[in-house]
Amino acid sequence: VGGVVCLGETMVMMVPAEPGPVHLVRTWHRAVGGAESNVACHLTRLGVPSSWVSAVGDDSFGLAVLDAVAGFGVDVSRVRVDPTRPTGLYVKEASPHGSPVRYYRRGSAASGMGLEMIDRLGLGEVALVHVSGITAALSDSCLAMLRELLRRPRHGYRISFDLNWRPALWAGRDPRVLRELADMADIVLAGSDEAELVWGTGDPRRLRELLPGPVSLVVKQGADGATLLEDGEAHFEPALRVEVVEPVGAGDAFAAGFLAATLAGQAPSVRLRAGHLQAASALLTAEDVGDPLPDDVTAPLLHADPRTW
Ligand code: KDG
Repeated sequence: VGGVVCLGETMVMMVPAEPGPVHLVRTWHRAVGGAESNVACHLTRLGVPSSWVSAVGDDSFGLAVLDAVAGFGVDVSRVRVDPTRPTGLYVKEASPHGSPVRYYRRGSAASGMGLEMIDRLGLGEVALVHVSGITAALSDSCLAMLRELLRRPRHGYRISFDLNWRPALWAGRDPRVLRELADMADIVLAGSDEAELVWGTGDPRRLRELLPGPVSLVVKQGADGATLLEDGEAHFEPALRVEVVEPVGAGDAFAAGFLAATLAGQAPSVRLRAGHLQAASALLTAEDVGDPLPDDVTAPLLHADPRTW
């Protein structure tokens, strides 16, 4: 299996460490989160060599982000340290039903990324580049970078694109740009709600008709499961039942499981199950990347009949 490079912003994440209204909270838990680096962390854990490319400020939060991602074994050597802009930050109020976030990232080092970053990706050496719709919303230069990356003729690698719709980033802007980007990717991951927004339907059968030929599309249908549309066929796998602690990060974990199994040449059902398994580990924690599920739990699940999960 060749390596993966994940491109996109990672920030310092602040989570209240005491109950009560956020404006009264004085004690915070400092973590780190970013959709694309989360994917890189999960992939590395799954044995797929991965690097994460982005920009951080020349500040303590930038160091914290680099340390945290590198701590998972991800290669961070190509991250740009930008002395002119700060590392982004966000505040999250963790809850099992969704977690409101407030971003402090406008003008961040990562939002300053542009076409020049493409040279840092090491495209000659990778099997897969993973990007997401978050980057499209960060700045004009970030959108230009994504467009150029997706338009370029590809030699020896594929591009996966997770829609990652983040409403707080799109206020007043047209999310249909995500459709244009998705059309140029090789593998697209979307929640059914995101698909509804971008293609006007979250129904996998209708989406199959709307999408251009070669794209592999995964539609994540929440707690029900996920459908892979590929080569004119639809494959559905039910999700695992877990006690959700906090859902943020589960999509990234799913992407990593699915992509790792895809790179390993696995069958559609195994690829979707690998996604569900990885997502389950993230649903069980308020951190973006949780502890791995023990091998004795995961190994039998990957081979079992899904109806017995
Ligand atoms: O998927 C999890 C991400 O949403 C979280 O880590 C923060 O990257 C983030 C974002 O831009 O919302």
